[in-house]
Amino acid sequence: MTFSKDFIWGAATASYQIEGAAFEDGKGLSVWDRFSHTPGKVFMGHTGDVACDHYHLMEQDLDMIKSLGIKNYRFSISWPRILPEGVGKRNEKGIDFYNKLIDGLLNRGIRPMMTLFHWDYPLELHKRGSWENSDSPHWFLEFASLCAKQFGDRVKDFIPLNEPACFIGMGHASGEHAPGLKLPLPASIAMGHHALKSNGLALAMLRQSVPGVHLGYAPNANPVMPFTNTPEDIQAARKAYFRVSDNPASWYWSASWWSDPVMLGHYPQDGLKLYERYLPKGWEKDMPLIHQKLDYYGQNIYHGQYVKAADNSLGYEVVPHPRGIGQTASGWPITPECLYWGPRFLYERYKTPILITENGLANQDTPSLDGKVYDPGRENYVNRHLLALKKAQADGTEIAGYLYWSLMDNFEWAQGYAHRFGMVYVDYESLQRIPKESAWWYKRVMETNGENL
Ligand code: IFM
Repeated sequence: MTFSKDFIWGAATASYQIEGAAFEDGKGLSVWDRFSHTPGKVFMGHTGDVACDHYHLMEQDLDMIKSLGIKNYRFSISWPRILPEGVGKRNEKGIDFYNKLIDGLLNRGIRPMMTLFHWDYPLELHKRGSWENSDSPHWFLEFASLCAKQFGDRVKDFIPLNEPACFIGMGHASGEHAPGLKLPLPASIAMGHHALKSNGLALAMLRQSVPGVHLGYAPNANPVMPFTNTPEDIQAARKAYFRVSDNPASWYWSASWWSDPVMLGHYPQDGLKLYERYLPKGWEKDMPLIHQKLDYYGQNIYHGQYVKAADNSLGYEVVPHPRGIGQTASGWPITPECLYWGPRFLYERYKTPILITENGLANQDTPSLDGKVYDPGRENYVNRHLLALKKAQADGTEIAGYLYWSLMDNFEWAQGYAHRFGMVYVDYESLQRIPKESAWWYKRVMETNGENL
């Protein structure tokens, strides 16, 4: 068995990580513009001011995407680039930029897949209380409606939110990401609910106003994998994967908290027991809106954790990774089976085709003397993860597609430019792009629909 005929092969990026032009052509500021300029927040004081300068090098990037055989390109919209204050007055130059990008993709036979929000929240709305404000879902709807109106005649794939666990949790609870807040539990839980409501409003509007639309979601949570294939360990892993964390400092790393409401129409029971009292008043009446039908259910998956069944109150225990396990440059363990068990458990629970909206590895890539960039580690990582995904498909999990993160090296948030996730090397001084050897290998994988794996 192989991947389906209409398998979505491609690569992904996000606006603040690649665009640059942070202060140009009428763009408003985002929380990341301010955070990255706050001393001590980002590795070596790096900022996204220029990033890959994709804003100016877009045409050349489009040619590159085409030459790499990428047929599906997931990118995000910088909200303050098209609505500088988040709502109200629109910025035509920002809208033009995305129109050119979309037309450039379509002219080259590449399907645009639009993420509406990948973390660069308008600073002006942040000052008005951001996701904590009960008006925030309506601000998001205004932004989403503008995207539907301006781009929905040509873009048919929309993913309103990327990784709410990160932009709510890391942005507003642990403070590692912009806007760098460490808010108490009631505030961050309420924010999460408003983010889910925003997602629901946007999905409902897009379904109604964009003919032929395909809708998705891109949350993240590291899969939990069974240490052995016994039914007991498999059940233990399933249970651990969907358990809501009772640690108030890390509640947001819970797969089911962010997905059950969207996919099943309710918060997970164990989560409600712990956190219901912090949800905003009247939250129950938002649930039918939050619950929306998706055409593919996305997950960003990079690595997982093994557990085995145990005779304790949880019913499982964590199995430490083997000594010497391979790690990426960002220190993440390499666990290819996460693309088997993650999709399998998610499909069982949500019964919607799984789209891997991100998967990839950070490496310390450098050009060799011959000018090429050899990254066999990336090839090996992707190969092994795709084999696991293929096995999941063979065992009955419906897989819609796979998008490599990332098309090109870029600004890796609080790690600045320290980690290179791209299949294309970017020299941040000259802005030269060099497709790495993995990009040519991946081209062959896509051409053969994974037959050569
Ligand atoms: O770079 C990020 C991306 O923005 C969101 N998902 C994880 C990637 C790697 O950390």
